[in-house]
Amino acid sequence: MSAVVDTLLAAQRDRTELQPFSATNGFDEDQAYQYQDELIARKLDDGDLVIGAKLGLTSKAKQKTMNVDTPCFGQLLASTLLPAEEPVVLSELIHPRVEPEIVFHLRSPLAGPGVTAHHVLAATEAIGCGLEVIDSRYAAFKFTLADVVADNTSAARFVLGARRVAPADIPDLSLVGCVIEKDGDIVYTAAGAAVLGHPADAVALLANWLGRRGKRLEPGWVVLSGGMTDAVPLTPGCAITADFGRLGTVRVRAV
Ligand code: OOG
Ligand code: MG
Repeated sequence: MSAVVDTLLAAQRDRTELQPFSATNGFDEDQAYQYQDELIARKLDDGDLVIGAKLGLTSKAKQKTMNVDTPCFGQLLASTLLPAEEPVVLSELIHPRVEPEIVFHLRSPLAGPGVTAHHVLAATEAIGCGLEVIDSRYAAFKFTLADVVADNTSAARFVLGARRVAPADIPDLSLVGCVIEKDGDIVYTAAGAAVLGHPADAVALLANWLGRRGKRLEPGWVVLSGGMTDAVPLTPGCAITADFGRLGTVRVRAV
């Protein structure tokens, strides 16, 4: 059991902010993914389940703000799926922010090498929208790539939109728009192309990366392709709505 994982789990449990490990005893990206796997294994020991995967830092907006220009991969736990209409309870989290994401619901397994956007769409049962609630365990969301990877890429909660669309019914996912509002005011706008040019390319990147590690995306999994815009801080009583046009809308509020 590593001290890094203990520290991250304690920060999450106690809702305290950490200084990034890179500020003192840093580690490299490979080691960081090992810590992430250990952290997830600890959750599974406690009865949780992996129900999907996520990409992070796939848009320029996110990369610029977080000051990390390499996409990262995380794991989605069943305990973090927030049912529609259930509020985010701020007292359970440190400093949550919300980001709009295009979501893939997989029908078939996917693993590299050689996975392309075409393969991703063929393995996808449906595409929908979602809001990811991120909550870095590091003070002020300041971290390096290795720090954020060990912290399971800031994953905290996610909400799925109700509408699901067959891939064949969306002519070009890169042109799907998103308008995100906080308490009725538009905060950001984006298109699917914000996510590495095309969200299915992002999922392909993840599938190829997993393949190199002898892993795969599983049938039935949900994959969050990465925040299209900067994340919006959740504040007491706020409501955040994201409208993705033909992919529907998704909403979350905070108490
Ligand atoms: C890292 C997680 C980023 C995304 O969609 O870009 C992420 C962070 O910003 O704290 O989930
Ligand atoms: Mg995200």
